[in-house]
Amino acid sequence: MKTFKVCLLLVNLAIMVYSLPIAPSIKTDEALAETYLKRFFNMTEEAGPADLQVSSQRSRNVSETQKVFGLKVTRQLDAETLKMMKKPRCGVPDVRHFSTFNNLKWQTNQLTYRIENYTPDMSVSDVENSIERALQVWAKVTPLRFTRIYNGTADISISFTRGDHHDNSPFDGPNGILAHAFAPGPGIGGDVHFDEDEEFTFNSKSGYNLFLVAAHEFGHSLGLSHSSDPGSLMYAFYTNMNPNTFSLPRDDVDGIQDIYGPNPDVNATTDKPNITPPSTPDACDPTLVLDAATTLRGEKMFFKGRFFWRSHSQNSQLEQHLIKTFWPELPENIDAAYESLFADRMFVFKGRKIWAINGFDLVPGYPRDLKSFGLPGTVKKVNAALYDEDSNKTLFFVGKMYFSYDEEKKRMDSGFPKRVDKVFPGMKSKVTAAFQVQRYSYLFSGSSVFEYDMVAKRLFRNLGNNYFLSC
Ligand SMILES: [Ca+2]
Ligand SMILES: [Ca+2]
Ligand SMILES: [Ca+2]
Ligand SMILES: [Zn+2]
Ligand SMILES: [Zn+2]
Repeated sequence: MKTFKVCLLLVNLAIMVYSLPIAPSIKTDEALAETYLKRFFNMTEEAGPADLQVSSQRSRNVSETQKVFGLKVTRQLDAETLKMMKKPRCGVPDVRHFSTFNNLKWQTNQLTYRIENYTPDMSVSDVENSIERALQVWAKVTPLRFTRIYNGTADISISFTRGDHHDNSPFDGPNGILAHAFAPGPGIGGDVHFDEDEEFTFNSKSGYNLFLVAAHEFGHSLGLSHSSDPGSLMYAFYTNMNPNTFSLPRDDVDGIQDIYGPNPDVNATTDKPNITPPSTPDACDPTLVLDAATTLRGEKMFFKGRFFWRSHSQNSQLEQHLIKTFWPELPENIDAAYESLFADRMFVFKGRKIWAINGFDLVPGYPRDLKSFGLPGTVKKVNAALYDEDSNKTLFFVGKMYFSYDEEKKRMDSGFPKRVDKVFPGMKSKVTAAFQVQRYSYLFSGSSVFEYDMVAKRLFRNLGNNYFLSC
């Protein structure tokens, strides 16, 4: 009897030990997803007796989540969806419930705000400066004007608080939810709460920039809900960017002007044209000129400005993301990129610098200089890079010439640079992006795409941008 018990205990122990590395993380992910869907998508448990109903309700919520995230809609709780669920974000739900957020607006353009308390993270003047600038982001493009008051009840009451603060939306400790705000209305309407468990900053790369978080929250205070445009301020997720060069994106300007109209004090004809809001590149734009194209572990990647698109196969839907969301260390407006299947690395070029990426991670020791690849000092930048799967060589396009790099020997081939049109007949203009798909080489020049067979040195087809960027 005793022996039996010990055996049983050992078996139990063995199962526990064996399952430890897998089971807890599944459980945590499931629990995370449950909490997330409830909190941000008002997922209800009322679905009824059948398990099927619960799971179809849930997969609807998962696909809703994926739509809002700008991810491919798989209806499954996949690794990418879970990764997004772990990102720092705003606490306002992504799906509007009942009428709480429907078309609410202030009935006056003269609004008051009051800073109820301060965070110990920053100086008083830095907090005030951040709040004031965040409100001006919206005042600049609308008739709305904000006046600070020091006593009494303001339209927009601003406070730092933590944990449960008695508005049915408790904060969650460090990271996760950074802040939340209430839609226009009396009382708590328009108010903004910041999670004091975050480290708020004024002008540093660590922590969360108070100006950026506040500008987003004030968007809610004025009646905006979340946008699925990954370039917009009203995107639910926090992206660190330079607050000094911040300019309200087009999507947000359109959204707020839909509610309140444009700023009557701005004269469109005399005011500087440099206030044009930055817009998110459109895959359907036939004039689009890509910065770079590459494959990455079976996917195609297309870079433009602050963004990239990824696509899994010819027909699948494109995903668009900010470069910084996936690779915070990478620069924007890159020159070139390629994937070395030999090294299982993606290399990204800007100016004289090269970054190497392994999946989501920057390879230690990078960025390096162009000369680490053996490119001469006279080359100031690479216009495009193309990895050839058959030869394990990478071509670097510089003006009308190209260099050839041997991935196996890790050195430049001799006898280069050569003229591009020697291998790619008819290619007279500058190559702006390049990659290989199923052994065909695609050279982008401006908004045109040329399909080549490198071995036969033959041009097959002259294609438009939307051959890859379906929309
Ligand atoms: Ca209020
Ligand atoms: Ca938090
Ligand atoms: Ca804090
Ligand atoms: Zn928000
Ligand atoms: Zn609150």
